[in-house]
Amino acid sequence: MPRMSPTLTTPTSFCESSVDYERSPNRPAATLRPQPPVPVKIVVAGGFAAGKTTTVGAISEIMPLTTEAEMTEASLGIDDPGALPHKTTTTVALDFGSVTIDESLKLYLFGTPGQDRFVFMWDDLIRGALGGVVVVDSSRLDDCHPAVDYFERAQLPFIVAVNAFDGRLAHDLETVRWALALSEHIPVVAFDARHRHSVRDMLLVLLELALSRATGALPS
Ligand SMILES: Nc1nc2c(ncn2[C@@H]2O[C@H](COP(=O)(O)OP(=O)(O)O)[C@@H](O)[C@H]2O)c(=O)[nH]1
Ligand SMILES: [Mg+2]
Repeated sequence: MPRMSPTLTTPTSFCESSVDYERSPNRPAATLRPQPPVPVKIVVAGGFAAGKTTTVGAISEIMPLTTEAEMTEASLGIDDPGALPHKTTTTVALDFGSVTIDESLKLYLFGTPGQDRFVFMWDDLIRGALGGVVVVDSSRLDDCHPAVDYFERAQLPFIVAVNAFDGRLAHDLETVRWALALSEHIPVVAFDARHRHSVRDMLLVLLELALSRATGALPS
């Protein structure tokens, strides 16, 4: 279990932190060497066009690796752009990005492809993951059932993050919880996939959940 800094609850400590490793004359040199942050793997799943690629891209401090491809006629009737008919690309393998939470913790985000036909990749994607995020478009709740079911079966701690497209939710969070039959232990939060700080706050909820599970404060 990675060691998490208590500063996680104070998002202002997020990222771009620089530790003052100035050498004290009384301290041996060995103790001054900065430790690399603990890598933590997070899986970002959800329905097609829910905002997974946007989420990873908004928060990543490296140029996110994404495998978007133009949708072709072959995907007609298979990849449903739903309320987003202008969406012309789709993630054909995965999204990848990373973000430093503080000097002790670095998140690596793996966004799943939304299409059911890539579900075979999920077993590999979740291996070693600390937790998962199910990104939800509240106007198309049904699309996220496979991700919720998958994380539940895999017993991976996860949260449901409802992407407030342009600040609007088609259903309030309690309705989303009810519709997805989520246990009360699963946090349901609203966020904006395009805004870095909103994505950060959402990820901190997941980290706190994973920490609670690991310390036994919440049932797994
Ligand atoms: N207006 C608005 N558009 C969004 C938001 N989140 C994502 N989008 C757009 O919705 C489309 C689908 O998002 P994308 O991240 O590719 O979905 P994915 O299929 O889950 O990876 C893209 O055109 C995004 O720019 C949002 O919060 N507001
Ligand atoms: Mg995508």
